[in-house]
Amino acid sequence: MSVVALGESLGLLVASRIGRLELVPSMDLGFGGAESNVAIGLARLGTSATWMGRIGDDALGRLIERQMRAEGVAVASTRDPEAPTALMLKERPVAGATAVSYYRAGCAGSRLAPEHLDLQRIRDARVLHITGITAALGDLPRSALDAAIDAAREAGTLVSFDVNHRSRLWSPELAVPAYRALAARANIVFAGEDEAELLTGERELDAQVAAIAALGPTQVVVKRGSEGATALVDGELVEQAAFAVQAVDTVGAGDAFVAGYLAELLAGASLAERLRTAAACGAVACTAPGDWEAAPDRAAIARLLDGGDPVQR
Ligand code: ADP
Ligand code: KDG
Repeated sequence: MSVVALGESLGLLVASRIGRLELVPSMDLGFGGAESNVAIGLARLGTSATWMGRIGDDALGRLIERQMRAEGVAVASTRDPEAPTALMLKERPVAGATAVSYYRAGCAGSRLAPEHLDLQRIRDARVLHITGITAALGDLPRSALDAAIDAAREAGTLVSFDVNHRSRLWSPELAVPAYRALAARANIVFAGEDEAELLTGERELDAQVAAIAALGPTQVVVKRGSEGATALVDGELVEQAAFAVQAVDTVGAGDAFVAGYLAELLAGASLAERLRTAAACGAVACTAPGDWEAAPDRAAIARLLDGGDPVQR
């Protein structure tokens, strides 16, 4: 009953205060990565999760492995002796906004190749989770994705694909055909509203989910921020409202949402339950800073659903 999340994790430096990055006196060190965020989200919900990726033989790589293990995620990464772990900087130019810069070209994650994958783990898993970020990193990671999907499909492992378009990594002209090819080989596709439009060229939500489903996946979920989510699963269209929270940092909400959805899928829950837990996870993830730090455990979800006293004693 496990999920393998495959993709690059990278060091993350966050500006300690609002303002121009060149004037910020200090940065806080952590790490991010959409796929490892999902793995951590799953582990917090009690679902067995493995993170697979490539890191450098350096302090950032060790930080990532340590933190992931501390969160109860199994680590199936390989170390690249010749390339560093990638890094991203997060600045806060004005209150409530963040801007990210990547330092990942040529780094270990971009050198992920098919031979670095533990294909048996993928075959043994219930779900392989991937994102479009890996496809953006280059031909080699893209071929690793293909090999991982081949192994999953042969073994009956479900393929979960979150588009996660990163416009700083590649152009829509290159990205869209790659996303459509990945979506066509996935069982479950997650997309944001903009991404659904990018992928399909459709303006209306109903047309977007139908067009994505027409590519092949039986489960299509569009994440719509504070508007909630819309899913088309086996022909059934379901809306899920967002839970009202005081959002302080929405980065990582989508990954927590995916973790909630997949955890409930593996638990055999209905579509309505999957979406409800997913939306609860996305909402809680917004309530504190960090790409994965605020992903909820079951108790945090229960507190949100109870709408209980925000003061806990
Ligand atoms: P992504 O991070 O992939 O862009 P979204 O921002 O759409 O994804 O967030 C994923 C999910 O998290 C949403 O579908 C929603 O259920 C929940 N969510 C996101 N932002 C909020 C918010 N401000 N308030 C409540 N729930 C939210
Ligand atoms: O979804 C959050 C991720 O975007 C973040 O943790 C880092 O993977 C990342 C990226 O490429 O932006």
